[in-house]
Amino acid sequence: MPDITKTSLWDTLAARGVDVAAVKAALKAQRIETPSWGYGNSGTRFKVFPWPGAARTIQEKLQDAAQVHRLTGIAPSVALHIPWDQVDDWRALREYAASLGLTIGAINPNLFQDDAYQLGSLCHPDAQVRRRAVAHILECCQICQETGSTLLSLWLADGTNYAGQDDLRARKHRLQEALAEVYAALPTGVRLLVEYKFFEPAFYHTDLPDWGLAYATCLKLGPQAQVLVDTGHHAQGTNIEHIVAILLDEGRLGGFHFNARKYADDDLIVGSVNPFELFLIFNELVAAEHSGDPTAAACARNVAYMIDQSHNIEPKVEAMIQSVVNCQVAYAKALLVDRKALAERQANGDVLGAHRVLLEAYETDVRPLLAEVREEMGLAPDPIAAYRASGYQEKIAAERGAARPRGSGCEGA
Ligand code: RM4
Ligand code: MN
Ligand code: MN
Repeated sequence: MPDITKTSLWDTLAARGVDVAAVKAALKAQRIETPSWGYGNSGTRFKVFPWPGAARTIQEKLQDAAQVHRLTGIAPSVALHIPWDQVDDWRALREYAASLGLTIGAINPNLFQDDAYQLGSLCHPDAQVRRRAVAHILECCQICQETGSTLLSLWLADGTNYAGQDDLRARKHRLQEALAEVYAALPTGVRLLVEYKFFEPAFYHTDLPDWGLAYATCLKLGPQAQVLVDTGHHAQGTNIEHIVAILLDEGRLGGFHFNARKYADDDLIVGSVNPFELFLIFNELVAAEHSGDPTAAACARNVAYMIDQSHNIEPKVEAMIQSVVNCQVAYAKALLVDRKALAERQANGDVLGAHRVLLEAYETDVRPLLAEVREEMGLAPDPIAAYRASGYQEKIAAERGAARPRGSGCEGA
């Protein structure tokens, strides 16, 4: 192996036999979707601090997302949360997005903020509440069609707080029945992404707590139902890249909600807590895509890469650019893994040799490579520096002012 301390990145890549042109092409084709709710004010249940210039409307959120895309070149779609982003005319919103160079991405129904949902939505003991929740999701299917979205992304806050509060198996049946109705109504070409989370807002049990139950639920529904992995939705120490590998192998990994967490569902900047984990996740995706396994490869190519982040104290647009850049860095490093050497060392039982193949890619400084890719895309080499120099933050602060947010929680609420 070349001595990385003595050679330039380009010599190192050449010595490793990396096809630099192919790596660059893959980096240019990478896509990361940003969430509308990441551009507005949000906070903890203790306080929402107003950020000067934070987007107040869906139009302003799209303007901010367009700024992220203009600087990174790889974030052309925006996920919506309904009814936070509700408008009267969805086609007009779609056209407004297109005028900014954007498309509408995943549509996220909100099944947790109506008074009716105190005991759940699709799992609620009262059939009328379940009907209401299904009706809202069906309305979101309609929004998918009008906005041109191909993703319906479902996260349920359903669960219970006390042992004995409800019948756990009955709730499972209610969920499956409601989802079967939704699945049957999915517009052609729209995938249903089922997102799990192990706790919160319920603290005794959650109806869809983990990838296993989400996967089993999707299997019963059909091939258009796939699992969404939110990186902040696992117990401490869970091996997320293993989950990713298994779901890819089963052809049921639908998408990601990327964010970082230290303790709970913290929704911090992607890769800010554990960048090695982010690299290992991308490593599984690249491995699947380049594997000879047609199911895993096709699944990897179809994965929806989305950010699910909300910013409490940090500048919102800059935080989003940082997250996109961190996804790029992780992907670039994953593309540099010497898969032939890895396979050989694995076959030989070379435990640490195999591990070092991953380390070598992870420890490569890919910044010069990314700067070159960006310049070839007609972008500034450093999107964060370009953003800071652009005056955009000052402009929105002056134009929009600091909206007075509500006391706590998410602004759209
Ligand atoms: C949930 C979950 C969903 C997101 C909501 C706001 O914890 O991550 O994806 O839409 O929060
Ligand atoms: Mn999420
Ligand atoms: Mn979450």
